[in-house]
Amino acid sequence: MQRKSSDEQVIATACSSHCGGKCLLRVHVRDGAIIRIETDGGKEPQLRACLRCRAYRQRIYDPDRLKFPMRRVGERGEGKFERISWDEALDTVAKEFIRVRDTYGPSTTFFLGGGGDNMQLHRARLIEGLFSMAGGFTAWWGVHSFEGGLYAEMATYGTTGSGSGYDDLLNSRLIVMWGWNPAVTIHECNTSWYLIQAKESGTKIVSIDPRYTDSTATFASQWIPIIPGTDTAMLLAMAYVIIKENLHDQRFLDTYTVGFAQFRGYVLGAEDGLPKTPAWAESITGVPAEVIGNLAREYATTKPAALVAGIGPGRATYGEQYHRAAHTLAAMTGNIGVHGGWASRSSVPPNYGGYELKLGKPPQGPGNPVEGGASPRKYSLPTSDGADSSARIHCTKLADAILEGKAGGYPTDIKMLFVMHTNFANQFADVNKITRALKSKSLEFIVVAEQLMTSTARFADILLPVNTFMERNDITLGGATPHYGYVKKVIDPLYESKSPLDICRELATRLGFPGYIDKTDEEWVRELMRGSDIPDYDTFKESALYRVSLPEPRVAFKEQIDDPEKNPFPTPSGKIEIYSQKLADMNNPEIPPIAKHIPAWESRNDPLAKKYPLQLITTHFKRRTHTQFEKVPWLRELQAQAMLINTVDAQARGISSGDGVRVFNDRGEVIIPAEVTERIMPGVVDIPQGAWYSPDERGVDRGGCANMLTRDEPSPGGAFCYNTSLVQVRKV
Ligand SMILES: Nc1nc2c(c(=O)[nH]1)N[C@H]1C(S)=C(S)[C@@H](COP(=O)(O)OP(=O)(O)OC[C@H]3O[C@@H](n4cnc5c(=O)[nH]c(N)nc54)[C@H](O)[C@@H]3O)O[C@H]1N2
Ligand SMILES: Nc1nc2c(c(=O)[nH]1)N[C@H]1C(S)=C(S)[C@@H](COP(=O)(O)OP(=O)(O)OC[C@H]3O[C@@H](n4cnc5c(=O)[nH]c(N)nc54)[C@H](O)[C@@H]3O)O[C@H]1N2
Ligand SMILES: [Mo]
Repeated sequence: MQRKSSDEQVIATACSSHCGGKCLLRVHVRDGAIIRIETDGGKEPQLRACLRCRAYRQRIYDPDRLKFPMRRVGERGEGKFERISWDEALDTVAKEFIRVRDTYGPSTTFFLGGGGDNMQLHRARLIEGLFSMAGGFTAWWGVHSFEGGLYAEMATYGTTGSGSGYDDLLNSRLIVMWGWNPAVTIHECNTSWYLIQAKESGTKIVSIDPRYTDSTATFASQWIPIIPGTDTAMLLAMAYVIIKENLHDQRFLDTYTVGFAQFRGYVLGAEDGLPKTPAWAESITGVPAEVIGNLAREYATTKPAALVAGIGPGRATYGEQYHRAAHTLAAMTGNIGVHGGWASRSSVPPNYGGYELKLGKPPQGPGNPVEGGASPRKYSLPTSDGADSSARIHCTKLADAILEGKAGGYPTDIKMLFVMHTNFANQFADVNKITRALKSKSLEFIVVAEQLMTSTARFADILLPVNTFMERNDITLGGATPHYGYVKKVIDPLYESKSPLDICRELATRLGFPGYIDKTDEEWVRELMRGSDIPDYDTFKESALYRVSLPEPRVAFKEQIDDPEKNPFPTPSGKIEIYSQKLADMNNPEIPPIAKHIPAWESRNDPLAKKYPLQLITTHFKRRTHTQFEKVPWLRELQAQAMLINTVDAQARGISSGDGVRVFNDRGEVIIPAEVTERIMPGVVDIPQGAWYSPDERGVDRGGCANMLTRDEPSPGGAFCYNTSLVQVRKV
């Protein structure tokens, strides 16, 4: 801690916001209040915070923060509450948990915790551990961000640890940003820094995206617009050109992979009589055959080259196939396990490439008894312990599971819902259906732990006010610039808000497990750090940052490629599986053993396109992280929530920029201003995801919430389909 003047301190801390930046903050505090937030000004690579964290002060001091525990007094969802004490709130939650468990069985409590917590201590797992001790609960499955990617990685590589460091992009001679916009989404704070250096050193960067993004404008020298959901077809046509022109790396394929022959047969048309030529792909993707051919040649002959498969295109129907096809191209060109290549998706997990950021263990519960003995799900490729349990419910199907229960084929009848770290009534697909489910009488009790009166919080029976990461101690782990961040308590918790750890401790006592959380958060942080490589805890705490210096950028699968005899891939064959026997054994044409183009539902070719001719994508927005930061005044000044629409589509509908438009399909309707632009291709509209659902008296959303329009159906491998919806647009 640095003293500026007698009464002002500058406290270093790390950010743990959901965007995944994990940046360094320097917070100025006077009289116990935050007066200013700066960021890293030290040596490169700096961990510089983005606009959102610099504006975090207005989020902490938002006058609408939830201040006290509350109990619902009106109808569910009406938003009428009365103040109660913490004792009454937590007594009620514990009593209801026990009542529901003893009356209906433990599986009827569903726990929904955020998947995006970038912290190690105050996270949803605490409650999961507690509920496991207390008899169990039903858990969710499915990672919104990249479940399609995870599925594909398990099939191809046998592990999801397939990410390299973004600093390794400096070794690439060609970078293909495939549906990737890191200038906005960050996801590890130095991504843009490495990309701009790569560009300045002469590396060619190509962007394939239905939108001309900020990243395209800043880093790329070529923009290839593509019809959403058709990326696999373009990748297959690239493979066709590479095979036909004999540009593939046969030695690499022979040494490290299985199944290229089957893939080759499919691509050339031997399997189905349909060669996957660039002309074939042009008719599907809208990308000229010549452009596809040229990119294929460039990718196969410029070595090394990084095809970074962004996770946005994978958040779509058959998103698994897109990721599998990207892996296959990387293998065909020998770009796996080498510096400057790239094996997999964007979004780097903190532990990868043979290096691990070590940490002690946070409070642990036992395995979840509800999952004990449950068989694996039919088409699962397990990514972690228990994640493939058939006792779990895919996030996207939560509303149906509540409404239909066992009678509808779901594993349980949900009676109690415990929600923390997520605003799911805004962020999961088909908000109208979720709203119906939350009002359902069969759902007897809902607890929500939140900071604000979100769309989800409005449905709570008991509402618990949670503090922010500046009001408690925690640890975050950085991946691209490997580091430990100390997420420090900078101010005391505001109002009566409590940390997730404190809430869990007090609930644990009430459920009969007083020893579960036996330390303060600072003591737990110390415990976590004992298991790390950090030599000096106090210095780390003071600076909030411990950088791990590695001798060279990390490259996934380098060991496997350098010495395949000693280091087989963790797949059944020990090799990269272009063809997966495991998938073949599933005998499901929607999960084929090789990457295939499967026409998606709600594509331009769906008969529904007559009624709803525009494809909706729902991208991640600069001034928000999902629904977070939406109410921050400084950030709202930056950019309006608006629907991007191409000039051609706008003119056909008499729409000008700033006009209010109705965007609708059979699931719902949003009224939102239009932004008419050439930066999105014709036939596609974009509503940035995360705006707050604000229904009018007719149930039409006036807030611009994209999930009024998305479909609550996962892809067969589990990918979320947020970028697969057809809509119509009309001027209001
Ligand atoms: N500012 C900000 N940053 C964030 C977040 C946020 O909400 N706001 N969220 C964080 C989280 S949790 C995640 S998971 C990541 C998400 O990060 P991403 O998934 O990478 O972000 P998106 O903007 O959804 O998608 C990236 C790009 O894919 C393009 N795209 C969409 N559909 C298609 C398609 O079919 N084909 C192709 N080729 N491109 C397509 C979009 O136009 C977009 O430019 O971002 C993280 N960072
Ligand atoms: N249409 C569409 N929908 C999408 C996406 C998309 O691309 N398109 N992206 C999806 C993706 S990738 C993701 S990751 C999800 C994100 O979905 P969510 O995780 O539901 O989204 P957030 O808005 O980040 O919600 C987090 C909530 O937790 C609260 N919170 C913050 N800190 C704490 C805390 O310490 N304790 C508790 N209890 N609460 C806290 C915040 O106030 C906020 O309301 O959205 C998905 N939804
Ligand atoms: Mo995400």
